[in-house]
Amino acid sequence: MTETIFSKIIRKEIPADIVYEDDLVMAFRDVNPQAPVHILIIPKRPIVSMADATPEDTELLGYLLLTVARVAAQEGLKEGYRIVINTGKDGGQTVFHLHLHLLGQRMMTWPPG
Ligand code: D5M
Repeated sequence: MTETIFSKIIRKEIPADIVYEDDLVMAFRDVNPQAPVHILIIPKRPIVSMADATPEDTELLGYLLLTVARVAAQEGLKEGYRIVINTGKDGGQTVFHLHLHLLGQRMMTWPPG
């Protein structure tokens, strides 16, 4: 696992607008928001992408999804929201530390680009 910008955010070496944090996960606002609410939820344990997740990560992956729901409720996204996990080059992943995008407070379209 190579170092990414998210490792520095976890270690608080660079600033981020953190909206939730515990021992396992961190959630902070995306620097380039694609919706009025755009938050990234990441594991503190470094996993490169969904393609690199193993059975050992099962519980943590479930916890990440539940954290998205918790943060969405905290943000008041009563009308719904979208969860996105870009995976690998063709998936549009640019930061190779697993992250879940929480997008909300606007109507989403389908299919995504
Ligand atoms: O998404 C990677 C996302 O990470 C992209 O939406 C920008 C965001 N990003 C990159 N650097 C930062 C910092 N420093 N703070 C907050 N957000 C950041 P991907 O799915 O890999 O394309």
